[in-house]
Amino acid sequence: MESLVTDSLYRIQAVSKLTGVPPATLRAWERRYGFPSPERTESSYRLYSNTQVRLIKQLKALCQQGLAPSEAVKLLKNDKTRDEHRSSLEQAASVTNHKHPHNKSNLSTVQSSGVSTTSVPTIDYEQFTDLRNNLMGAIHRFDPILLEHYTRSALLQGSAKLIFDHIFAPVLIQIGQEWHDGILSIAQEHLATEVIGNAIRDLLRFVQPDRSAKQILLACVSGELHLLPLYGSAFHFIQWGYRVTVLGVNTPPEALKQSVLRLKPDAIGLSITCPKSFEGTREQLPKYIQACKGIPLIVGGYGVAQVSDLLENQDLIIAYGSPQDVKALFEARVARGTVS
Ligand code: B12
Repeated sequence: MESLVTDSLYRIQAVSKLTGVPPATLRAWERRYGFPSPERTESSYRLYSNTQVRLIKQLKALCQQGLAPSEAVKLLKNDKTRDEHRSSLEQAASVTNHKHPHNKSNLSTVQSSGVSTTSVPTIDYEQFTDLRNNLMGAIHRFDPILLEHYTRSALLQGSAKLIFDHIFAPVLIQIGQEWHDGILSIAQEHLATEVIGNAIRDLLRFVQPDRSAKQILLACVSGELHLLPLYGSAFHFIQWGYRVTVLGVNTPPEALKQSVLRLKPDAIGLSITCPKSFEGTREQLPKYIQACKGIPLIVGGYGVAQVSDLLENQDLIIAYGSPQDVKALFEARVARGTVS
């Protein structure tokens, strides 16, 4: 679960300020659950990394959502084990045809540094290694026909969710890493996400339940252009029996409000990956919450940790942790229905 960015180290008081968790609670969690377990200076001061700060925020949020600290810790530790498992599998798979001397990427690390609801692998990852390699190869070659060809092959590999979780999502994350490392150009990244994005959109159409299913309205916050993570979340909701209506990127609170009034969804999902300005998102969050009119709201995405302090005391679900746990929290909230 370690981040790729060089971790800064914080003393306990700083962590307390950043997370709103008192130092005594941080020490108690460490004593009782061994989590998080900071490094120590020579004079025995605790030093927490960025990753640990993020995990503490998640732990706090889970506790506020009703989980006992011991359960919340278990959940976060499970995520870590799963990520390490995925890491070793993915490293073995090495998702590229080309040997890049600068490619430090580790799919699971990048994936896990966001708030992910990707499911526990129950299938053999290795079986998709060639396909992912081929997709990355076509992207490196900037060959649209080959890319289309392998993207179509991917569509034949199994259920929509399996294809998304085990082929498209890891490739998208690899693309992000290689773009970040200067290996892929913006043009290569755009072409790849266009072709893969179209396939994902098609997949979604095919797997939607019928009109009798509950409906969830999905949108990205203002200034948010990352649509594919929102689509990724849609596969979870479909698997949980929901019909998804996707409003898409860059949805202002007013547009959400109008859609809610018109469509009367059973639930609403908001996605935050890396919007134009997190400050802007923070300012608008109360308006989004109001726009939901008491209908169950779930907020997720790689960037949600950046605004989690504003979400924590609200009647909404923050999508931290494993899909099973998020599902349980979400269903419990949906069962309460609309609240005035
Ligand atoms: C494609 C892409 C783009 C495309 C988006 C195209 C599209 N139609 O989506 C474009 C070119 C627009 C883009 C732009 C930018 N991007 Co970009 N992008 C990506 C990339 C490569 C893939 C995104 C993706 O589809 N991921 C796959 C899914 C599966 O990821 P996921 O987040 O894990 O999604 C799951 C969960 O988050 C969760 N989830 C998500 N939403 C929700 C909602 C709910 C309700 C729930 C329950 C769950 C949930 O479920 C999903 C499925 O399991 C990522 C790399 C990456 N690591 O993701 C970078 C990445 C997200 N981008 C990044 C950046 C920096 C940018 C830009 C700022 C670049 C720039 N300088 O302009 C802009 C910002 C634009 C904006 N204002 O939004 C960074 C973000 C870094 C950070 N720490 O915040 C990343 C991580 C790349 C990197 N490695 O640096 N990007």
